[in-house]
Amino acid sequence: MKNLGLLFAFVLATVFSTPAFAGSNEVIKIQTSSQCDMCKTTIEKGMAFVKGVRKTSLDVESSVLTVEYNPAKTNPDEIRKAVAAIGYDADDIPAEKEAYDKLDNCCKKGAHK
Ligand SMILES: [Cu+2]
Repeated sequence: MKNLGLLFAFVLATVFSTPAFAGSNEVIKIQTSSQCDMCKTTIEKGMAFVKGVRKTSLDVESSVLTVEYNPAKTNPDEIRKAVAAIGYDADDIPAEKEAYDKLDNCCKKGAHK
């Protein structure tokens, strides 16, 4: 009986630790075309409304965006597309022109580099 209890505990632990059940997050890093602190605000605010995205943080120095997301609700490609829709390149997905054109001049590619 004792072993059965252990087995039961193990099965429960396994079930609860699967991402869909526990809602645990996955993390990706995306290389963006961001330039400055303003880009950081624009991207982080914009990403806050994207489905399945829990947390974003842009490193201004390296332009790398770290995204914490719920894998049951979204995936890396959707997240890259969301970044592109805000006006920034995201890995191999280019910025959407319309959004990019609306960015301030200091946020355009090559503005500070
Ligand atoms: Cu900027």
